[in-house]
Amino acid sequence: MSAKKDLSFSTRAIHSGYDARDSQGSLTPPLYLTSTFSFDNVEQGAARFAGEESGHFYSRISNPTQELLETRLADLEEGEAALATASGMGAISATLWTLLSPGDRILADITLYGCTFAFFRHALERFGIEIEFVDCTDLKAVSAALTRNTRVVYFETPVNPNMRLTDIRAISDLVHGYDPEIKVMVDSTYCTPALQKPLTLGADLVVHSATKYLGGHGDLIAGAVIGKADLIQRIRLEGLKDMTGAVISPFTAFLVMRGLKTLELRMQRHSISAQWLAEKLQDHQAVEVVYFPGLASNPYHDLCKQQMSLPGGMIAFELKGGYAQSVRFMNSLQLIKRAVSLGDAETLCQHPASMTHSTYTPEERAAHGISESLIRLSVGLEDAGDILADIEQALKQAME
Ligand code: 4LM
Repeated sequence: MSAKKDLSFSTRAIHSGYDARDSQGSLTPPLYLTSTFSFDNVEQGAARFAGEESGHFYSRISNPTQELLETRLADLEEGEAALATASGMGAISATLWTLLSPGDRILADITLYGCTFAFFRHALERFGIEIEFVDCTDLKAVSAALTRNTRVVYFETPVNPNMRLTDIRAISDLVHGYDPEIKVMVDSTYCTPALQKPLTLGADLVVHSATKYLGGHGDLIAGAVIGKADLIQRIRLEGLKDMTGAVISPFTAFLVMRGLKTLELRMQRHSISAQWLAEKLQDHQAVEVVYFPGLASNPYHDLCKQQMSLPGGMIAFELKGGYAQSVRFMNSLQLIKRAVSLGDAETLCQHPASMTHSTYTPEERAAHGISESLIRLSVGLEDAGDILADIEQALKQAME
């Protein structure tokens, strides 16, 4: 049975795009570990290269295992097509190299994952593309920054690392009202389509680090971009094939599909545990502030309820006393791992200023709203009581 649109999300995450009868009844889709594909004759090879005949010809462009993952991701995001890539950075860079030329301009939110910021600031600018960092939570600021050469408006929601939320529908309406050709590109890594579907809210492209919740087990690096079929095909043939070569391996695609089978289940558990822990943290005497959109006191709480089905598994917070206490807290953790990345079964804790966001200078971090003492927690799938016990003992040590 290949999944149909009227089936629910978790059913499609397991079945979409695959009919076991095409593969000798194999329950699990086959893994095509091949770099190339043979042709019946020269004419057929030429027709495939020319795009006149469908079919695979080289795994840097497409492969049946990659294709099944892409079909499934497009279905889950409610987009026409998807391109799976070697990493989240591969998806972001392949897309932007395809869309932008010297003299074009991109508006990006003031706070971005560190390597995305580095790509914009250090790579795109070097090749003659104008960047303006603008607070995407402020529609007036976005409106004022739009110009005739703007090609892309780019933001994460929730933002890595400080959990600001941007209103996807409001910004898409605003940008497309100014110029329907401008691409609104949303990094939805923190949510996955289990919690948020930017394309249904008016965005043109959604990107993911599939390394995180989509894969879900901390055992792979992958990415994806989803959108209109003609645009995804351009990104495949330009950004992926000729400009980055950031192709996902079929084996990694296979593992991401294994992760997708439990995506909705995992996202629910991550969210429920994170909500409970955020409330406990908020009430703790050692904690100065908790950034989590599931908290009623959070400024993005209403927007979270509007565009996300659950608040997700990421929490950021600051301790009373600041940097020294933050470091003591992180160094005192025992069960929780000190590690970058997120969305794994294991709870991970890291210090953005010295790790994921060390690509910003201290001055840039100050200007872009990334506090030096911020702590980031990716709430895992362990028992929430065990996670809390580790946090409480580490908070006690941090305050001694
Ligand atoms: C991290 N993040 O935060 P690859 N978009 C977002 C991300 O958080 C990341 C990427 C793209 C972290 C990695 C060390 C919102 C990565 C880039 O790492 O290239 O799959 O994704 O801890």
